[in-house]
Amino acid sequence: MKKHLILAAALLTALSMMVSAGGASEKGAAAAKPAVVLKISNGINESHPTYLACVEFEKMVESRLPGKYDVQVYANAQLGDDVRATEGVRMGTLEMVATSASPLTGLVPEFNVFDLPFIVTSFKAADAVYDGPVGKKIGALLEPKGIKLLAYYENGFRQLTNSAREVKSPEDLRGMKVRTMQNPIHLSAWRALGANPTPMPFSEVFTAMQQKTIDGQENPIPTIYLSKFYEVQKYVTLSGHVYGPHILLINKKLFDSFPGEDQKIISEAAQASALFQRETNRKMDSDFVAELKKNGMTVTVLTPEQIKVFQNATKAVYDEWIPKIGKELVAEFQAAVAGAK
Ligand code: TK8
Repeated sequence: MKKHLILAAALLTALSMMVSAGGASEKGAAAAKPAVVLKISNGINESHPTYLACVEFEKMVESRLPGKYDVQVYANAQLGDDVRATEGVRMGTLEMVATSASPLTGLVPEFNVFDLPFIVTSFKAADAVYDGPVGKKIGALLEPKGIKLLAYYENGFRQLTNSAREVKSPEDLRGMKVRTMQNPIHLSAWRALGANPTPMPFSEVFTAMQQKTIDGQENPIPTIYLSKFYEVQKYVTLSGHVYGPHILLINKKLFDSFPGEDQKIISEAAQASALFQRETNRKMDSDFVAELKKNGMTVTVLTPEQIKVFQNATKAVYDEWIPKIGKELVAEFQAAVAGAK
């Protein structure tokens, strides 16, 4: 029985190969073109809103442009971590990536504006930046580097976790080994706070915490919960020290080669998936604090006064980085934040 099935399957494959080969030679140029493969790299797992939104993007593109594009979403840095995958998109060896902006500031220093501690004050403020002229301006700076920004997803407000002790003030951080993203502002800020920061790709963080080569890390609540960091971390402080975007990027040359109507549909699908992503992420951000507690974590909520202490301790970072980012851009960014209702 099994043998028959295998034989039948082999016959079918052979038959379909003959049909498609015949089709190509007979119909020549009129034959249907194979779908353009768009692989999207994700650093986190399949349950994260960023991955879920990429799947929404896939569904929209494939239903509105049937047979023309084959979107494939990959999780867990299978196609490389944020830095490597983005490099791939720049070089054209990978089509798309959904990445944190922070590790890319070597490419476009202006993206560092997001990394200034406490500069984004609410989700609404983030939207005002994303969907207003500042977001557009910063996104466009990727184009000379060969990358097109399709949409702003969000990673969110970053919170500190660690396995050593409860953190309520910078003093509690003394000597603590904290993993950071590969970003110079994050490194300076954690040094200014008295910690011992170590940059490393996200895919290595869980194991490093498990093996205690680092004491802690910082990421938004959805990532902390969905990556099961509660299995290796005891304390979470709701510090919200930095708000980070996730950005959906595509190789620019490839995008420019698509027909205008397709570009429009792809851009619309990206923006629609971004709205879904932000909504899902924000819901998880509030829902999962309770889940972290249920899983044994001590959740520390800081008072506004306690937050002020962290804020003051990282002020020097502004003095150092505003000239490098551009005074005007920082002011524009801050105005968008202040104007968010
Ligand atoms: C996942 C990263 C992650 C980021 C980090 O690819 O590295 O800590 O917050 O979300 O983008």
